[in-house]
Amino acid sequence: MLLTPDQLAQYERDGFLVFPGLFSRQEIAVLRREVARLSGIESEEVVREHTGGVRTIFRVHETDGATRSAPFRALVRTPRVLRPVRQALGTDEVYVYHTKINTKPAIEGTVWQWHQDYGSWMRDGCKRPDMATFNVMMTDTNEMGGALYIIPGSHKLGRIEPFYDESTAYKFWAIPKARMIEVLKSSPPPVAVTGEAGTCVLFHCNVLHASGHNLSADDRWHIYISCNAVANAPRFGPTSRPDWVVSRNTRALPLEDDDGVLKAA
Ligand SMILES: O=C(O)CCC(=O)C(=O)O
Repeated sequence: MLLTPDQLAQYERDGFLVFPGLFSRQEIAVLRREVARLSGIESEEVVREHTGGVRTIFRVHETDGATRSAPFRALVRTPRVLRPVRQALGTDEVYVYHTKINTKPAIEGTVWQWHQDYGSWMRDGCKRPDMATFNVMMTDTNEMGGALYIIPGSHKLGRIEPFYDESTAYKFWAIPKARMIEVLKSSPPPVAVTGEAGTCVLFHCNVLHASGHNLSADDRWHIYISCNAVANAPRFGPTSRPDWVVSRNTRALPLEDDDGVLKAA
């Protein structure tokens, strides 16, 4: 899949693009079986909610490590994912910065506070915001189930100084409350990205996004494939975050089969 000039202009303007039904029911069924399997693994790549349910499963795209998965490895290399990411980053030399499956379990899946991904990635040593994330929904997603909200055009605000939010099970850099209220009052209304399983969203690393508690009866399973330009890879040292959140494999990702997920089943 290649983005049209209109889609590229929309990405530039809004900081995100939605692709309804990009992956088929059969492909999603393969990925869902993998999420169920990976959820049973106990390792540092699997972060749990304070209540015990799985919040996030990191590093599912490699061939080694506790959370390796052949279908997810294939997913990140499909032209449907990789081509638009390359276009958004303006280079074919792109690698996976990290993958994470946010499972947001029914009733107990909690908030992701307003943030810009680059607020964390700049601190990892990525010099430029040449980064983007491709989200694949593996369950139908509605607002009550904790949909992702995005503020259109907010990537143009540049980087907003974050604070280290320790209130959720996965600690990260979020936008301070007072600044976030100012932004919300002066921006277009946030868009709730809802859709059927197989729907995808590509978003810029400086776009403001968040999601709420899952109050529904169904888990909300999303994978976030975050990508970086090879030329923007950070230097690694003793204080670098672990490989499962800041990948040490910075080799450019090759395009593989578009039906790779089904073949890896
Ligand atoms: O899963 C979600 O709802 C939000 C995830 C998110 O914002 C992120 O991974 O940056």
